[in-house]
Amino acid sequence: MKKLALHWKIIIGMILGIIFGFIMNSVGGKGFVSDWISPFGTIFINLLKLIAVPLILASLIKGISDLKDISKIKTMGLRTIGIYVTTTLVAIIIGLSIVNTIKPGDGMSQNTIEKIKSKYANDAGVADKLTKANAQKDAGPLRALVDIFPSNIFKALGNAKMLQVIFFALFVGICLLLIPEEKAKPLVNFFDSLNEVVMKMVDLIMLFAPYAVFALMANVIIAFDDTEILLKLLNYALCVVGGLILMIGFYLILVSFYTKKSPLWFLKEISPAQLLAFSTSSSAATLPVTMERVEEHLGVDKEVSGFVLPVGATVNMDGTSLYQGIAAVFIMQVIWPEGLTFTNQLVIIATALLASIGSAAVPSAGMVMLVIVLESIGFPAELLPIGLALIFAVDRPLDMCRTVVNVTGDATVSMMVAKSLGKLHKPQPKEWDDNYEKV
Ligand code: DAS
Repeated sequence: MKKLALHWKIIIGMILGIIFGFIMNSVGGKGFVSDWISPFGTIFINLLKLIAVPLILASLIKGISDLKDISKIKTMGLRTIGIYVTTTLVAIIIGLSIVNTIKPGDGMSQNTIEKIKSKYANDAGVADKLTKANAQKDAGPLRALVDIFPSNIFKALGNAKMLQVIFFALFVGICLLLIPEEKAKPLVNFFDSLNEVVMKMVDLIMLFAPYAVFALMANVIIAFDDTEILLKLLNYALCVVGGLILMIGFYLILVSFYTKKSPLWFLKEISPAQLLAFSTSSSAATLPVTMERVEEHLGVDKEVSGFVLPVGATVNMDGTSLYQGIAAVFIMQVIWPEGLTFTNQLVIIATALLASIGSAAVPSAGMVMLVIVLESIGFPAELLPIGLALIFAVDRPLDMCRTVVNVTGDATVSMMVAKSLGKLHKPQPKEWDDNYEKV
């Protein structure tokens, strides 16, 4: 019997996990899922995070040393940042266009607002987001820039500080190009071998993906306990999901017209990474799989994917910025209509762009940065807990969806940058790649 493709196995695991979650909800089995099922999802995410940093280090150092020409690094860096900023601006404008047209916040009854306020305004999750946002704000305007430069590489590696690891890898890669080749060879070979090993680890970890996704989805379902409020927020949620779907369509247009590749082929090959992004709500955890799919199944050279994807996972979050545009305006439509000025919407474009750069690639990071976006337009501080409470109930499923777009955007840009540098080749998945499918 033909081996079932990886993405179908993951989809089956996802569907069974959702069904199992609803069954456990109905028979009072939430505790069982939390104690005996969810840990397998956590183990899977831990394994992916375990290899993310060594993978970035190895693929970036190996890739940069393969470039042979330092000027190409500048070209690749400028093109990557330029395309990232462009796609993020498109995402925010799509989001603002939808929320200002559909107006999901208009007409929400005072009774519903009071119900949401009483249930979530004092929720620990909302308070946590406000605390994290204040910590980020108090750090000062150039904090993000200073944070790129590590004082101790072992601390950076240990704390998985992506931008610091990327900076260090770029530094080492450039210096390998500047020393005599015979001196660089041993280190280049070491990172080349490390990259092969880590890529093989990705394949082995992915063998457990269908089972892990089952556990992750069951865990998400048992968290739903207020379908009434979810239904009241349906218009808002559909605006976000609709915008995210439009963004995927935008990427497919870019893939088709710029790289001349089939959009359906692109979606099929990147789908395992998208499914993991959906299940984990974490671009960082998904990064090793995104890199494996982009390099071995989409044909992007290592020296491009090793730079574009880790940078993208950290600073390019198109799904998040689209969501922030919609969420900020939705909250104003409900509890601060006087803030709905054209100027404020322009400020939202600028701050949502910066916020998506500053957002960490972890679950619900976008909601933390939403506070920064709201404060940038003078949103009353006393209304912030109510504002976050309004969107809190549906944030997890929307986080899953926007993480899919974040990952898809990174993969799209890596193909465009590779194409522009003549580093997009016919994919050669390794014969021993257990996820190997005939292209
Ligand atoms: N979950 C974030 C990510 O990993 C996105 C977000 O929170 O908006 O991309």
